[in-house]
Amino acid sequence: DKERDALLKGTFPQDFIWSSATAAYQIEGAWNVSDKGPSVWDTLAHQGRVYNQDTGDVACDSYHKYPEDVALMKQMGLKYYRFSISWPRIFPTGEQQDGVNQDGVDYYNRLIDELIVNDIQPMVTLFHWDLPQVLQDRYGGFLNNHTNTTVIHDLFGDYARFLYQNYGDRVKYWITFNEPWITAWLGYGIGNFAPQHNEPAEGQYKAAHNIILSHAKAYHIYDDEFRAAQGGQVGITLNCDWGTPKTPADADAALRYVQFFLGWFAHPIYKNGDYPEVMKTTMARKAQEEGRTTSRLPEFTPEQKLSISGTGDFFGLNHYTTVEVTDACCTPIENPNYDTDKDVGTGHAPDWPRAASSWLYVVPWGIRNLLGFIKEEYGDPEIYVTENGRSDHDQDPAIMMDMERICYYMMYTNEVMKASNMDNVKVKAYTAWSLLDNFEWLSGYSERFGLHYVDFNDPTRTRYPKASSVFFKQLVRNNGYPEGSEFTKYVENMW
Ligand code: PNW
Repeated sequence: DKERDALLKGTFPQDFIWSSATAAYQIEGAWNVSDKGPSVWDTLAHQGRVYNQDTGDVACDSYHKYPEDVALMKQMGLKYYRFSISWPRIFPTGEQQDGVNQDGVDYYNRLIDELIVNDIQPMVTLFHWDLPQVLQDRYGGFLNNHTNTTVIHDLFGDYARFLYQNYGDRVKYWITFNEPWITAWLGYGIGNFAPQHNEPAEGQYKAAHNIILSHAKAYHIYDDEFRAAQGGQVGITLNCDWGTPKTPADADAALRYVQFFLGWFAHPIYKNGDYPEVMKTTMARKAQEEGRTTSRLPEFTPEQKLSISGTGDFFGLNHYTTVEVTDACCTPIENPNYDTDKDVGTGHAPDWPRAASSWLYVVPWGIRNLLGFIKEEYGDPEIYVTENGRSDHDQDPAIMMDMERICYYMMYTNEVMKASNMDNVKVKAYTAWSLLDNFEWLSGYSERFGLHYVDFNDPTRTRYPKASSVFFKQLVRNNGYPEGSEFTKYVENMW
């Protein structure tokens, strides 16, 4: 382990992309400015379901303060910015035929132009969880009629087309969905995230099915109508915790864990248009045990499989943490759900440090293993790490001198460099989550992921650079850990 965990000296490939990320609901505020429609997250927050009853009504006020955000990135030497567009800010009901909010369209034009003049490439996420509330009410959102081509796929396609039309002259990187795993499982399975649909036996499988088909639709629209003229790329961002076996006997269980997590989406999109074999056989066995005639995991038609397969020009990966997996096969379960379907137990090694977020244990080598898995499993795609980062508690006294975040970035980026330079994984980008402290979903403002501090009691929402932003700037300037540089000596001291 000593050798595996040692600091690697060297630099990333010359064209390596350093970036930072945010999401619309987490930073924009201006929740009801002009004709913006409510999203499912506006609804959830306004019901007081978030920690401390926080809401994204104002958040970082980036709707008004975006030039400051761009200046911070410029200051850090970042050449890319990953942000998301709010669907209900563009189409208040989610449907173009009901009307377009021109002020919302103009806002993203201003942001994109501001980025371009500052030599920062926009990388745009179409959907980072803020579904128009009206689409949830009218059609059940991503639960809409999951077995056929249904209205939600077409509506997402219309939305995608509108964005390509309006911004595609300047935006060359499109991410259809951010972490569909979260939307499916937390939004439509457990139901603690918006839209809070609780159906843990089947909801996540239906929602995921619809999301995959919606993604494919948006991909083909770009391919058929825009690629030739605009020359950009379309992908999806998937999240996955690495699963490491607790004992050698748990090796299959750990693989099954990763297939149910990442493979659920990556296998259809990047491999063959269908769910992983182990998911299909496991779910078929469960159906038998449960006395069902059909599996809870839906099936794609042959035409759908063809249309899904190969719909990623790059592989977007969000990764934060690792879990220790034990085999729990195969006791029949009374109330089956996605967690029990995997037939695994999960835990954490006692020496793994923990961040402020309850689920975030710091295990730097996990990202290298996961990148290697993606290379092997999905035919060596170009991988963009579209999120990675660490949270602090709001009240942490070291909130500005955030040494633990510096260590996290140092060790995780070094593992990414090992994947690139030692394992020949095609990692093209590393994106820090996040540029700013922001609205951390159900935890509100109590967990801070930012390279910059934001005082959420200050009406002007002034941004202050944390120590980690200075570290990150040096990392970007050095493009890694070059032998003999002052920066690398500084890092070696900390290691
Ligand atoms: C990602 N979990 O979400 C998101 O893409 C970001 O919007 C978010 O702020 C960031 O990670 C930090 O949480 C996650 O509960 C949200 O396991 C929740 C979980 C994981 C990722």
